[in-house]
Amino acid sequence: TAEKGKRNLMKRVITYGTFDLLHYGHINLLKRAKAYGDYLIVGLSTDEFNAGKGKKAYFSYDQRKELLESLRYVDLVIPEQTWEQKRNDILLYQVDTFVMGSDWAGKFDDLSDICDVIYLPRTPEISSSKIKNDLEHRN
Ligand code: C2G
Repeated sequence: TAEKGKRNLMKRVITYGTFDLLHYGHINLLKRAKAYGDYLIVGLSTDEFNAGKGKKAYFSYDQRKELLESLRYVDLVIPEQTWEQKRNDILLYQVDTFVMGSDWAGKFDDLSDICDVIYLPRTPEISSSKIKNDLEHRN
């Protein structure tokens, strides 16, 4: 039936990140990423993976996961443990579109043999490190 056909067209999108101190820049990215399909997976950096990125998130993996899972744009959160897992994730979850913010432009073009690779403009002026910095220097 037409309805079944429509379901088979379900487009799946994936993105990755730390998403610490969840802010409107993250929400803006997730909202635009979701618009490329009807199912959005987020590969959420584990605390160990963050250490490898030289990042120490304020919120733990579980706390960051709970926040993301509460968002209307996010359908599934999986752990991001290595840089190399993206290809397997895309194949395993039958992802059609991979989305990242423009600070990553070009970095993941190698995945374009198995999915669409999209880089979206970052939201200016906001970042988790800016929030931390501004709070530290508040009088
Ligand atoms: N982002 C954005 N605008 C901002 C801040 C972040 O669009 N003002 C986007 C980033 O471009 C990224 C996502 O939000 O696509 C998550 O940002 P981070 O948590 O900083 O992700 P990052 O540490 O860059 O990790 O394997 C990929 C890495 O895990 C990405």
